[in-house]
Amino acid sequence: MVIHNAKQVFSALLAGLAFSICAYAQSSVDEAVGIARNYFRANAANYGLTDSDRELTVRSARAATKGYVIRFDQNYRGVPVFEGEAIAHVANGGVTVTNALRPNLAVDTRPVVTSQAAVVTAVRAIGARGSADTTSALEILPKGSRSALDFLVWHVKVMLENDVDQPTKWDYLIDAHTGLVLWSFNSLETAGVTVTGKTMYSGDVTLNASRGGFLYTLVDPTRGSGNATDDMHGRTSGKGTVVSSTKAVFGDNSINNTDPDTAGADAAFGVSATWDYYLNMFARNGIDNNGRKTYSRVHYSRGYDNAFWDDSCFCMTYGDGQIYFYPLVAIDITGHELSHGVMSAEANLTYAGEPGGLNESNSDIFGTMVEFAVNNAFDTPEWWIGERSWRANWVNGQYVQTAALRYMENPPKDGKSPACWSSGIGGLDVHYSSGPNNHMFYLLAHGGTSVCNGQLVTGIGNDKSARIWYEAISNWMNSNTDYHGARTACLSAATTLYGAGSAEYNAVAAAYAAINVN
Ligand SMILES: [Ca+2]
Ligand SMILES: [Ca+2]
Ligand SMILES: [Zn+2]
Repeated sequence: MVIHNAKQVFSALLAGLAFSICAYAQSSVDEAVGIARNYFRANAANYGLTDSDRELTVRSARAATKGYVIRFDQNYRGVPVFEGEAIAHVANGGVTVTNALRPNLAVDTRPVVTSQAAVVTAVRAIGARGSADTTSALEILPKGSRSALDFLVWHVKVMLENDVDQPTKWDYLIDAHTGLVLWSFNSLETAGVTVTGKTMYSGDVTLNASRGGFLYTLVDPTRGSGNATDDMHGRTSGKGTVVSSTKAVFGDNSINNTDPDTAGADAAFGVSATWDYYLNMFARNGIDNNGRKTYSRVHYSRGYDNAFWDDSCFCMTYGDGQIYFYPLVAIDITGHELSHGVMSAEANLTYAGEPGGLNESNSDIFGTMVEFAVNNAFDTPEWWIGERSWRANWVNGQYVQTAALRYMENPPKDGKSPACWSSGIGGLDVHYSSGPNNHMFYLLAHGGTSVCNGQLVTGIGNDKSARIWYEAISNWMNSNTDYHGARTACLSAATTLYGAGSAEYNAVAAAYAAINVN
């Protein structure tokens, strides 16, 4: 009881104290606002104002470390002035101003064009196909860095968040006298976030994405300053629309496209994994080693049974598959396609003949290395290509891995690819003439017996093998390198990295000998 009373008294004291501080502070803020207003009244002409009490409204006023800070917004005959503002710092009865007021405005504030007409102009200019949320208000666009003259404008804001448009937020400043667009800017503010990707082939994964307003988008601000994943909706041209969701979850883990975002989640995961593999292994900054932004296009065309990299758009494209494949967004396929971009930036092996086969092999090598690096529980690493997307492995929705597109440990298993080099191999399709180099790399990394000439190779592991191959394509091969040139390049690479006559050097020689390249 005694304690209770004491508490009550103490609380009352505190409350009284708090009240007196507040009252004191409030009156001082008001006083500071009054000082600032007096200042502007006395100096209106210096700021190009005619009636500062009417032309300046207080946006905020607060006590600061030293004195008070009052923010004023400017209007002209009651119309807000775009970016017209001033900050008054009041201390010890004096005023200093951070001035962004727009002086000596002169413009007719009666609009000729209607607000509705201005909105129509803005929406048309953006080219929005779906519905748009819009607001419109009269403002003064003052003479200065944004404009050569003072204009009365409709400031139209357009927010697009629908199924067919790229989510975006535009500001349009439209002359309220003539209806002309004076200036526009995209003002979507996005923040980096992580979301859950419920992928087809790799289970639930964490993805770096963006958030603008209530919308999450598969735009990764942490890699390539915004690598994006776009949904083509079955079309074959353009960029489609960025994969977006109102929830921080993308996809439903189904291979049947019941949720179109699922393929996007796989593609985004594959790009981030490949990007990180090159960074972690070789300190490579993205596909071109210069951090250039790339993007993925999923749901390309209808029943398209392939995926491809295109240097001209610097982007990847994935079909939904039909005969051989489900959507071709498995991680080794993404690693394969992106590695074509890496190849273009390095040796740039011509996509024909033996160099073309080596180019394809480079993509199979690094697609597989990415798969090993990720070591996903659903897509366990092996030396096969495209197995998770391979239709024959999905029986009644259950995954049973029996086949794939290509097999590095046994290339002839696909019925088309040789395991050993022979003259004339350059006449094969590049996806088959890749076979011997794929087999070479498998033997170099994993070790084993050549399936074509029986030679035994002691493996040196994935990482050393990948470093040698990467060094070879980066610094020793050129666009016309053939199989024998590749052997020479890899031996040079092994010498550079591990020394002449090192175990790694000898392993490279043995691995090439195991495919009849000596
Ligand atoms: Ca696998
Ligand atoms: Ca694989
Ligand atoms: Zn390829």
